[in-house]
Amino acid sequence: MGIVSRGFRGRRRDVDPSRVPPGQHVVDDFPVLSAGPTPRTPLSAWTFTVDGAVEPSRTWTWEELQALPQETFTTDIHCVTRWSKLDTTWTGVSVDTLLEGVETTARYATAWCDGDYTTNLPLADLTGGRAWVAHTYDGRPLDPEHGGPARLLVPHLYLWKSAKWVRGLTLNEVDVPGFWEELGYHDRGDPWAEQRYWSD
Ligand SMILES: Nc1nc2c(c(=O)[nH]1)N[C@H]1C(S)=C(S)[C@@H](COP(=O)(O)O)O[C@H]1N2
Ligand SMILES: [Mo]
Repeated sequence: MGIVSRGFRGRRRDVDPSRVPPGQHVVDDFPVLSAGPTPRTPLSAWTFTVDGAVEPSRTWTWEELQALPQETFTTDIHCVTRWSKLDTTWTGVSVDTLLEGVETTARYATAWCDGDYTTNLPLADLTGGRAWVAHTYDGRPLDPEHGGPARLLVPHLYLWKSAKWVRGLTLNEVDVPGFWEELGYHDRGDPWAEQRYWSD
């Protein structure tokens, strides 16, 4: 028996409360949160680029990305609007793979996307096997609404850091606030520390 009462969660199975960050509740569905319309870039025009404080920049086509080592992993995701989803399974390319051999003095990155969305992260949060460019969810191509053809997935931070329709990472020496970070969301967004807003 968990310490969260059955009434609060209705009929869903018991979850281990130690897996749920403070102020979050577990959902079974997969809500869609997008600040704008869903872009539809054909795979033939899709590329992924690492640029900024890296010489030369590198770009992969869709086929080249698929040819890189792929990882399938199961993880929990946490949205700042207070839902968490446990045991989600994804396939994608580790950001470590994309940054292999890159020498840079940059300590930050901005993820950019089709559409105008950006989000900033310390490089340290994108490396060490904790961030992926994911194209498959639950064994199927990622739905456009959830960021297909590919999204960044950084599950140890609030989900606004997991840029949907991601097309590249720009490496920066200085920290440049992204879309939500400029509008008041926390610069880093650690759900376990409840880093929701600037004041947190
Ligand atoms: N490009 C882009 N990425 C985005 C967003 C967005 O509006 N545009 N919303 C962010 C926010 S606030 C959240 S909570 C998650 C939602 O992902 P989901 O729609 O797959 O649940 O995507 C994040 N990535
Ligand atoms: Mo969000």
